[in-house]
Amino acid sequence: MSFNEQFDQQGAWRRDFALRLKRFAEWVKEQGLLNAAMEDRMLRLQAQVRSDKVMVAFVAEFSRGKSELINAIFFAGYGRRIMPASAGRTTMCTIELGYDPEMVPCLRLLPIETRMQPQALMAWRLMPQKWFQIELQVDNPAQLAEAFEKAAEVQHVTLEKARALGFWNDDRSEDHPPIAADGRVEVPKWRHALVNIAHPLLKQGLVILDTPGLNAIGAEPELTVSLIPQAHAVVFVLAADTGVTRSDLSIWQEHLDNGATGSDNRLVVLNKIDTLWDALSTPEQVQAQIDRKSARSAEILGLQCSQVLAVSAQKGLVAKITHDDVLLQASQLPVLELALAKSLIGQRQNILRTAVAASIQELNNEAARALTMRRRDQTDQMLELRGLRGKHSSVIQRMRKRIEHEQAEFSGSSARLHAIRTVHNSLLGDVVHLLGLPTLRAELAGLTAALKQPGIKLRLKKTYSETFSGLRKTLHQAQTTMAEIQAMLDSSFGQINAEFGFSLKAGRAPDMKQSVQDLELIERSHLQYISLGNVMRMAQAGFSDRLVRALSGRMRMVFESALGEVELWNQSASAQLDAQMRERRQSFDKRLDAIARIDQAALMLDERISEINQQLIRLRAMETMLGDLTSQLLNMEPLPFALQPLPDCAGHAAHTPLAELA
Ligand SMILES: Nc1nc2c(ncn2[C@@H]2O[C@H](COP(=O)(O)OP(=O)(O)OP(=O)(O)O)[C@@H](O)[C@H]2O)c(=O)[nH]1
Ligand SMILES: [Mg+2]
Repeated sequence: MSFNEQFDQQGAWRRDFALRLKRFAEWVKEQGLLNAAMEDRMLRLQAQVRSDKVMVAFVAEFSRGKSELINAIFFAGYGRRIMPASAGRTTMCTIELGYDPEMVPCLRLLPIETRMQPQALMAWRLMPQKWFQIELQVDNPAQLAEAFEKAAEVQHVTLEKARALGFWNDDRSEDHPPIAADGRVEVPKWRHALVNIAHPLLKQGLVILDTPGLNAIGAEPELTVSLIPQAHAVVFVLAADTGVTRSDLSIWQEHLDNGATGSDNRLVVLNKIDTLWDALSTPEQVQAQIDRKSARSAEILGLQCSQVLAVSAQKGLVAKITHDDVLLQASQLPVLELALAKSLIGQRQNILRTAVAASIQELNNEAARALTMRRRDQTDQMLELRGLRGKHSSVIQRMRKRIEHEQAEFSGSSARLHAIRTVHNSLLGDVVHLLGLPTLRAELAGLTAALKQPGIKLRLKKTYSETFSGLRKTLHQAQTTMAEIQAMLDSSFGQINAEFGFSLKAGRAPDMKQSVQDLELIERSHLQYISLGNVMRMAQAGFSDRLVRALSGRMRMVFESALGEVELWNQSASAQLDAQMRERRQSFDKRLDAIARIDQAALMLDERISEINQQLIRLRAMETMLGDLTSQLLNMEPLPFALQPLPDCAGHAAHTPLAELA
């Protein structure tokens, strides 16, 4: 499997990761768990995952074959050499190859003169107008290669300018660039080159950094301070034909051996092993020599021999272009590709899984907090409602029981009330009877008869007086009975009031005194007719009749009036009782009604509680889901091959278990 294929596989892993993140983000948003700050963070995280870059930097002394390696590993598909690679100094400025879909395919070059200005490279990146831009035809390798030649452009400047540009340091004469015959110094024309092409690997976020030799590295602090330390993998290239020279070692020691780039992301390549190929030696002898060179290089650099990978970039490139598998195996390029893929992909997975993990964990925590708050809210509400329900139901039950009990008591006591009424009515009947017309008629019967008897009315006066006396007695009797009624009502009402909380009060019984007075008045006023002097007139039948009618009429009025008062008094008492009874019955109905309504409310309470229960179940499910989505992100399995150990020390490299990878 080539680097491209492996990186592609990793692309699928990354897309899966991005998909999981998208699911997580969408779900969290759907559930309303994202606040504005979290949403912002989520968007940035997604952008970071989408646009995450993984950078591989090729660092070495000039002419070790960095550019050729890049051609062989990444760009063999173009069928030709794309990055300029030739004897001597070729790459004059750092070339950064990447892909930004926002931009047209192009090569942008930053003039070297920008070095004399204070802005850092980062700042220049934000000033596109300062860059010289060449559009690229991605499907035209010749045009690409021609454009890339620009990165090799040089210019000749005065010594002063070379010094000002940082290419001339009197203390490091060994690093001095060549001087032309006219005394002018050869310096790079460009400071930095940015290539934007939709190459499959670059589209997946790979950034390739091709650097110039030592001199330029030393002169461009951005490279050593920023770019190389940022790279996820650094390929340090040695050449088999030169071995580890002093300048190779100084680059290694100054820029790669200080741990600044991390210890796991360095790959040391012993390039140009084809220069050791010798038709007169057996393959084993050749391999032994390569192994010796690798071991020696490792020793000088202070590495394990397995950390130095021997390859031939040039033969690898040729093999790929000509589809020569034997040559490709011989170039040992696939071993390097595997190691590079492992390193880069491992780095990238680490970035996604650990760097991003912190953000995801925080987002998860936020979302979980929001869920916990919701759950607490719901739980509180439910506890409250439950408490209310408990209270309600007991209160309702007690109230209903009490009302029903009262109602039962009330209706149970209706017999007693009826008895009171009966007694009342019976006594009242007595009074009504005493004051009624029949009684009066009967009372007046004797007198009427006496008056109607023809001739001289004997004993009339006595009869008259006895009649009035009888009537007074009747009135007294009525008064007495009414006093009985009053006493009975007072005591009954008192009991009822105490028992049912009524406010019954029997009115005062009518006073018969007035009637008695009226009666006396009548008696006196008619007494003169009964006198002896009126005997003759009294003897006249017509007169006696008129007197009887007048007397009985007046007396009827007195008695009727008394009876009226009694009836009013009675009505007042009965009406009071009736009214309070009715009110009480209505009150029972109302209260039971209210209880029924509260009951219904309690039903709604139950509904609400079960709603909240459902909500709580949903919240628990949401919490589980959140946990699942988060762990799907955090515990995503790394690509299996990334876990495989590096191939053993040189010697085994040639037989790298390619089959294992397939
Ligand atoms: N024989 C042989 N020559 C190689 C190999 N790789 C590169 N070269 C040659 O070495 C010379 C330098 O190669 P480059 O790729 O330009 O080297 P570089 O490290 O990029 O050098 P600068 O760009 O100058 O820093 C070129 O002529 C390449 O053809 C290889 O594996 N075998
Ligand atoms: Mg080069």
